[in-house]
Amino acid sequence: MARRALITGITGQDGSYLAEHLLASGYEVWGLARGQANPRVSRMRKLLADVQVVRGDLLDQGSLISAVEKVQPDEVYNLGAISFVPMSWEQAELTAEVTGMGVLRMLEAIRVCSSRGASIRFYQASSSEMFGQVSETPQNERTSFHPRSPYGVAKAYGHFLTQNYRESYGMFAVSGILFNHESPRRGAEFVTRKVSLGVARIKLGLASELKLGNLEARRDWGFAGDYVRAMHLMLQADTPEDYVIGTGRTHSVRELVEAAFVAAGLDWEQYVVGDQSLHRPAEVDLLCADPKKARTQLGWEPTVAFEELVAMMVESDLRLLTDGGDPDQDSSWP
Ligand code: NAP
Ligand code: G4F
Repeated sequence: MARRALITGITGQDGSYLAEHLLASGYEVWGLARGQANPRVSRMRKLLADVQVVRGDLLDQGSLISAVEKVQPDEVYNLGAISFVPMSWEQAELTAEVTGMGVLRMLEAIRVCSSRGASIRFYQASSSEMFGQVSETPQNERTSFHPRSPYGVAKAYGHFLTQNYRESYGMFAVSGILFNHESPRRGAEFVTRKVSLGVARIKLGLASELKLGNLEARRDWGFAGDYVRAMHLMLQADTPEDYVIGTGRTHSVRELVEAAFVAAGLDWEQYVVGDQSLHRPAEVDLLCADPKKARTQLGWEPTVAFEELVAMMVESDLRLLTDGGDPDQDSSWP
């Protein structure tokens, strides 16, 4: 019988790549979807026709228990979250409820169903944002946390709770501490996609400038399609352990911008305008992964280099806009 996976956050970037990867690996895939008439669910149903949908919300404990009881999954991937860092200052309480307490609710749903005999492996989408003001570079599984946003704090809560349920109840519960990962399916609010869309608009004569915040921040950017393979590998391991997932290379936002404009044959300095309102109350200045543990224990390697990723996103957005697509509606799926 096919193994069964339940994914929260199925309408998001990672949910789509993970669903494709699990379907290709022979899984029966279920996605937890919220809302009465969520347009992102209709879009997901069109593009991932083989994914079955179960209704539920990370804010609603009963709905998660019902979903787990209905699907009877072998594996649960908790990708659902308020994931945009600036929004976490504007809606700090909601971020704590969804991104933090949502983890507790999902773990409880699994614990209740496991007490009736089910054996369910759990993956939590932890984040390099937990490192925040970093104490060492590169960051590994033992690096201390100093989160710099309500989002980072909520993720740290979910991370420690996952560890605690593993230790308290013997659950196979793990966290992947994932560094920034991007793709043509990335939400338009995140800097990589904002830049690739901005470049495409300028190239096609649809815009004349691109407003950005802090160009000095450095991130370890990889390709989302590579990172979902790591999530799956973590749940196939013999023992439940946490892993850092990243490329081990760091680039500034300025380097990202330069690479994206170069990919379209443009000079960034003619178009990029600084906007103070896009700077954050507290910034994470530098992230760079040490993915040695994932490489040696899981055999995981990233396959897409930074320049390749940036070019892929710019080319995809040029195609999308040339074909008359609406990035907010269509994104660059599939
Ligand atoms: P994303 O595109 O923003 O997707 C977030 C998902 O969460 C959406 O499917 C959204 O569904 C869902 N969601 C929001 N509120 C919910 C609620 N109350 N109940 C159930 N689902 C809810 O995020 P992503 O980039 O795919 O990231 C996936 C996960 O990895 C997130 O937890 C993120 O924080 C974490 N992460 C991401 C990165 C990265 O670089 N991408 C790095 C580290 C960790 P709706 O359609 O209903 O809004
Ligand atoms: O693309 P970003 O919004 O991603 P951020 O804040 O690093 O968070 C992403 O990665 C985390 C993993 O480390 C995830 F957990 C999280 O869910 C999310 O996926 O911003 C990247 C950098 C920041 O330093 C920001 O200040 O880009 C800088 N930036 C400069 N101008 C901008 C802009 N960011 C955005 N979104 N928009 C700008 O105009």
